[in-house]
Amino acid sequence: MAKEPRKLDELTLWDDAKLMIEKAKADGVETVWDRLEQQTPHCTFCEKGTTCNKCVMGPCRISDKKPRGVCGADADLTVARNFGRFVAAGAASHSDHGRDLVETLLAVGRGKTRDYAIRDEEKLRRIAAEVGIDVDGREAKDVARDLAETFVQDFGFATEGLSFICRVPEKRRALWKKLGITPRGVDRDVVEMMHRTHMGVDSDAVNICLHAARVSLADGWGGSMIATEISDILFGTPTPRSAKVNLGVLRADQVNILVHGHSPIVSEMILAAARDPKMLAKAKDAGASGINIAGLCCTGNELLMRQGVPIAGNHLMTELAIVTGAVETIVVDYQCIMPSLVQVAHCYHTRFVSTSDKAKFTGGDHVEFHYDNAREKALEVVGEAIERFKLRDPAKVDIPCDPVEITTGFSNEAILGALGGTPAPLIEAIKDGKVRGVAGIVGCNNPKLKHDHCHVTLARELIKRNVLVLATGCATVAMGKAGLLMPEAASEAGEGLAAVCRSLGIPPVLHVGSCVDNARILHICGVLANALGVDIADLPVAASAPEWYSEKAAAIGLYAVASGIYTHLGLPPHITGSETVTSLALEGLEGVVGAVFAVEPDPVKAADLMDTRISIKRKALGLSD
Ligand code: XCC
Ligand code: SF4
Repeated sequence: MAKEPRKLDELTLWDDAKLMIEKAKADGVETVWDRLEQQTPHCTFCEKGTTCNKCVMGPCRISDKKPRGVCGADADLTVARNFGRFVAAGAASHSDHGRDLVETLLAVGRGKTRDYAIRDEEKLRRIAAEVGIDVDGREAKDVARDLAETFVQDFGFATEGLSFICRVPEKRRALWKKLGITPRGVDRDVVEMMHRTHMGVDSDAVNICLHAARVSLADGWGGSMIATEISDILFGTPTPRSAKVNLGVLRADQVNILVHGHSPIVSEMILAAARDPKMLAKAKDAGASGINIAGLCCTGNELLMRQGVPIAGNHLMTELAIVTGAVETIVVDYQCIMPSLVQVAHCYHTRFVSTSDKAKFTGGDHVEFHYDNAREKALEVVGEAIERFKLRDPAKVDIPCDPVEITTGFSNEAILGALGGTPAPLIEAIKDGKVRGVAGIVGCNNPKLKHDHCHVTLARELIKRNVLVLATGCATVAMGKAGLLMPEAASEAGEGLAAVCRSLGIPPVLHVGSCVDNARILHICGVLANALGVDIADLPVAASAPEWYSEKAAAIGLYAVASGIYTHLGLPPHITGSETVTSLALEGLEGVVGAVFAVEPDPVKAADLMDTRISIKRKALGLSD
């Protein structure tokens, strides 16, 4: 039976989105919500994770009536194999992004690029020393080369283990060792998952799930952490600054270029090209008052954190940003770029430009960026965008709403800086209960859920209960639009948290970066645990990905849990066809890694769950609640 299409109010929280969904309809543009409707109801086997397509004896669908595939795999094994590959794909994505940064750092160290350089030499030296590289009296270039070469090892298998294992509290490391889930090498662990899930290899659901945990840890404490740290070294460690968010950041009088994807390698170059005086002069000649770069999704977060570049929207806003009719060019690298953007761009004067050899888009233009040509290619792309400005049809332009003010840039260095250089004041605030705990709200949007509603409601509920919130990825845009990334939002926080925010001049929700920057949250949890002499699982912390959709988000959720952080998800992964895997995720993991997943679509109930968890951990630490 066909369901009634959802009303506009049920699709999204925001006016800018609603107006653009209506404009899309009027302009004949199909959106993600239209296609979701076409695709629903979904295949129930796929929803439960009980289809297998891993060999040509199949495909097989496991059910009560037909409980085993042709090879004999049951529902538990089928779900575990599917989930294992799902997590491996997510870990691979973050980590391959990290690899691009390692290659760029290596090129800098070897003097093979003039386009990239070390922007934060202090951090370069600090990180290099942390992973055991001799830094004294050496040139930055040489340190960069050695650091990159060390990280190359993290990807392989002839290693002593990941460089950043040194950040993991002792107890956690011992636990991983006992369980046999210490991550060894990023590529090794991902490849091994592909191997294990081939027909006739690992045929024990729990064993596969444990390896999935190891793969995710190789992402969190490996690929993602490396991506974050090198990005800071090459492009600068973020410091607090103000910026703006929503579709209102687009400018009717300027050339608008959107950057979308994940790695700062391309977006930083586009930004630099847009600030080039020759380009600005060219834009003036074309009748524009300037060149406006605006971010989408995680590369937007990267530019936002480090440069205060405005961010136009999150995952579900990417199509709608083009629907404004005000975008000359959208430049993408990889991940979360809906292939539909090419068609949406074709409905307007917008040029779609892909830049990575690993992510081409049929129907789009491809301008390949490498570390030795990036500056030149960026100038080419920006120059062409200026030409496009002349083709803009003012009758098709509608930029809804005024932008909302936000503060951003809370790297761990900045957070510690705000605290006076040590975590002690935060620990004191936690001990005396002013800040009852810390929660990360991270991740995507999913058109199955009302856009940004869960993010915002959950954050409001948590800060009310004196829980400091850290936001990354697409959650950031939701927080920003709701006004929660401003110090004034302290008025929505509980008394204790509000007082702390006021005394430090910070918002109750801190923007800590993109999705790979969830590694910053892992790191700071490690720092807090070490300062208290406990395990991460003992801390009054929790995480949530209330509107997640991607394989990457599954990897993030799992590395959080495997690191000892209780993690809420707004939607279940496709595992419900296996009781073994589902109960492991929701209960069993507690006794294994000291944390579990909770699945709860209602954000208020989710806040209750996270709050309860924080209370339990406070009591166990002997803190009043
Ligand atoms: Fe993608 Fe990172 Fe999710 Fe946003 S939050 S939809 S993964 S861009 Ni990472
Ligand atoms: Fe079917 Fe087994 Fe092949 Fe999967 S691996 S398709 S369950 S025969």
